Amino acid sequence: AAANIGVVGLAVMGSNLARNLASREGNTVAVHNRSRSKTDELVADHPEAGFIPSFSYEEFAASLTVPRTAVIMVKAGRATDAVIDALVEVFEPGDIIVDGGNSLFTDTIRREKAVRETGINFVGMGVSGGEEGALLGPSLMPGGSDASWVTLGPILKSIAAVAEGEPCVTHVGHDGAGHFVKMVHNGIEYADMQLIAEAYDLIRRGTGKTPAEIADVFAEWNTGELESYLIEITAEVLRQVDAETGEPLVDVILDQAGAKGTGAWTVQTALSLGVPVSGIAEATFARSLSSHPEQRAVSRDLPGPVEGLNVEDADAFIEQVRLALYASKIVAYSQGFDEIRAGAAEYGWTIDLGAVSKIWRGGCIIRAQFLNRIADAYDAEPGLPVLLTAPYFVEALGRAQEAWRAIVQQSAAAGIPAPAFSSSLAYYDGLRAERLPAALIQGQRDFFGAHTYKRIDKDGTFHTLWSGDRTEVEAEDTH
Ligand code: NBP
Repeated sequence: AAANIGVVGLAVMGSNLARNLASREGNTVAVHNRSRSKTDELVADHPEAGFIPSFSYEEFAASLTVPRTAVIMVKAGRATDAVIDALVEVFEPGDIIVDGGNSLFTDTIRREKAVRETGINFVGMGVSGGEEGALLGPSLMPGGSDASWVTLGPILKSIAAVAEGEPCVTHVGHDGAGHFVKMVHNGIEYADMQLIAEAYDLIRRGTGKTPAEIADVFAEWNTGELESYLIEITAEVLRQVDAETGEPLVDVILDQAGAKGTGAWTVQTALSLGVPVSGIAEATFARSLSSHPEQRAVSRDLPGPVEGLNVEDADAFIEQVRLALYASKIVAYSQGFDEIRAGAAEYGWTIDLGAVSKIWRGGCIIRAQFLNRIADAYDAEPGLPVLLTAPYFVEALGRAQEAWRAIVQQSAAAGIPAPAFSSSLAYYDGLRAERLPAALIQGQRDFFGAHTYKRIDKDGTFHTLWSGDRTEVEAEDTH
């Protein structure tokens, strides 16, 4: 046995992670894949890595020093269960199995419990940054026990991205906490991408600028408070010209957005936790709407406004869009962190929200300057109930809100869908409202279902005898 760490699953993510591990001083990496060809190929292509290949799980286990540590990078779901079962057969108590795939956190909770009973440690770890991140430095979100973190921490710190001198990895919390946080990361990514897409669409329709000209706008935005990987790559995509037609690539790409399901998980989980992640939900639904060509075809002639956007000052309009984007982005992140806070409370995790924002500053898809402001907010007030009420964001929203309203107004009047911009604004105004029409909902619920209500002026739970004489009686609290 000579390897201190192993990787199972050598498709694009696993092979890049294995190469990243092998490039760090002191690591010898054992590699295994279900079908032999991927292992052979990786070992042949990268002699410099000094991989120790194996072609059975027994051989794989024998090639690792004790306590054995192995990272699984296979397709989430049944494939992951199959590999875990195989490793449990050949590993011993004290060894560590890490699942680096995009597993659903409830699967991770279940697996951690089952594996723990064998005495083997199981760590569900979110890995973000795609293939390039896996190779050069991802953002890593490990869950699992404190004991496994002692062994894993130094290895993970050595391969993670570095942001402002700090490795983008922290022990997020126990069992499924890492995969939960990775799930929300992806949900925020959906919202961020949708907001950028809405901004592009409005600028294009409002100013008539070409995609290449809009690329310059995004490149300019990337030098300010919106600086982020997603803004940067947006400029690159918009600048790209299709070799075949000579058209902007964005104009020849079919306008139906795909999804692998992590956005939907974030929304489903938020619904069951009762957390309003409306920006993430709208972004997820916007992808679904785009991907129903049959419905879009029959809806094309639905009545719409006669006038399109009427923009007199293109630069001023673009600045309004930028501010609307920034404000909506603050909402999306605030909602995402709210989901993490609620998830931690529900599942009994202790999650340092400031530390989470810091490990997202490098390596991952949503890396951005802005995450420093989130870290500052939680450093100043770890128990902050609503992120967007931190002083920095209050100032930013104060600067942006007028433009944000103007953009939502204009897009609605011109019949241009801006679901993430407008739902974020509605959320913001919902939070701000002194009174919400939820009072009327309570009245309706009491009317048809005797669900009772509370009063603003005295304690207790009440019910109006709607089908009787409509007097109010004190009731038992039945929600
Ligand atoms: P894939 O998700 O395409 O999975 C392919 C790998 O799974 C191959 O090694 C394949 O082995 C193995 N596998 C399957 Br499928 N069924 C198996 C089974 N029953 N037993 C053993 N191995 C099995 O690979 P990927 O795109 O590299 O992603 C790996 C993980 O990382 C996924 O969970 C993914 O969601 C996650 N992730 C991906 C990204 C990204 O940007 N792509 C980013 C972050 C996380 P074979 O070669 O024998 O078929």
